[in-house]
Amino acid sequence: MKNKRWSLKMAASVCLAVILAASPFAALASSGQGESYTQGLWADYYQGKDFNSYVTGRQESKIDYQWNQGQRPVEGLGSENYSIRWSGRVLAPETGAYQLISNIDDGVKVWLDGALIIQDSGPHYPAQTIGTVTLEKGVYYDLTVDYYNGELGGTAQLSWKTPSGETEIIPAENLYLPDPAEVSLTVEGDSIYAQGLVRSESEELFSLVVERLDQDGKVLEMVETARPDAETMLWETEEMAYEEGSDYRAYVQNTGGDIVSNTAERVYGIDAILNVDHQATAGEVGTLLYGACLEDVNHELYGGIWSQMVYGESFAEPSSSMNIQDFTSYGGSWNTQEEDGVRQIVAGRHDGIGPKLMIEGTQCETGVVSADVWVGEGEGPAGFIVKVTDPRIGADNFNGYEIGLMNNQVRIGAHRYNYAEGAPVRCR
Ligand SMILES: [Ca+2]
Repeated sequence: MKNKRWSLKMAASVCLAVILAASPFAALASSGQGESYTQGLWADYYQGKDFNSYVTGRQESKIDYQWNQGQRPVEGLGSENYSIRWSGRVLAPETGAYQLISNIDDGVKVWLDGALIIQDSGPHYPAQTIGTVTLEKGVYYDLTVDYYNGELGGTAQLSWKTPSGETEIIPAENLYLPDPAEVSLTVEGDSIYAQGLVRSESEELFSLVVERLDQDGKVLEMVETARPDAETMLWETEEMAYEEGSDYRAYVQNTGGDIVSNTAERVYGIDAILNVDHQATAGEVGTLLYGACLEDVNHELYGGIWSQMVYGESFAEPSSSMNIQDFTSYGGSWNTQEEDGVRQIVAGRHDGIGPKLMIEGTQCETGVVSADVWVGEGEGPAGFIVKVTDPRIGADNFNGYEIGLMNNQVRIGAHRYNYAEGAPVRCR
């Protein structure tokens, strides 16, 4: 029961993200307000379409490239099958809704403050994709652009349409450099190591530090590996033994001892951290999507969810309606009650459309069946359904014939998983 309760809460917070994501506008929060950065944009070049093998990095000013067939974007890179990651910050010149517009051959993903704004898998000749975000004047937003070119030439252009209506390549004056280095921590079996990536043209010999800490945050062990030379952009520490029960932290520092990168952490007992940003747009939600599509989030915890509505904690599960002896129900809730010595079957009043209770094992013979049927004005139809075969849950979902009353008329119709009305006959 405890687990079940917890899974409901998780589902609710995830649902919140989805509801907000359904809006075409995402207001992004930023941590960069009030700070100042250096103009530019950092580009890392990799051979392979999936950032397979690092080649080089350099400072650029904007994303506006068209490479012909046979042309190499940078020295040392092939003319085909390469990927480029641009990192930096975007400064919004005015407050309002912006369109980000990519013009790409072959594919791209664009994130602002960690939210995926554009996803274009390609491959294709130059094609535009548009994402919409709301930005605030004077705020810096983290920008990451993952681009690849497969065969032949490549195109990479990133534009915006500002709230005042100007469409242009995002200008150099609105792009700013990222942190001078980025660090990651990798655990492999019983060892751990860090990798540093310089994103600066600084020739400073940064050092990459990995610390092992106890549960109180006290440093127990430290490995420090200097960047070998000013040309090396990517370097690693030696492997350390990975000790259960310890936390690890890695960062890059400059010669003055200031941390100039993100801090990568590996916290004992936590394999992964799931961050749900309710203000970020992960993707547009189509009108045909409903909560069941989110099921995987808590399937393992809750199990057997039949349907889960977008609006949170209303977990609808299959009806547990009782089966009355000799009858089988197809939807609806059914009960029996006794009145004046007569046993009656009572249908639930709020069971949606098409609930059926079917008596099994009857023979269809010549004869008479009768029932008193009362229908209000404008209500119905009510009556008999006969010669039913293959019933299923849902309205009109059976084979058979219907003899009913509605609006003072006898209605006779045939069902073949639909309803086809015969000629109506007025009642007296
Ligand atoms: Ca191409």
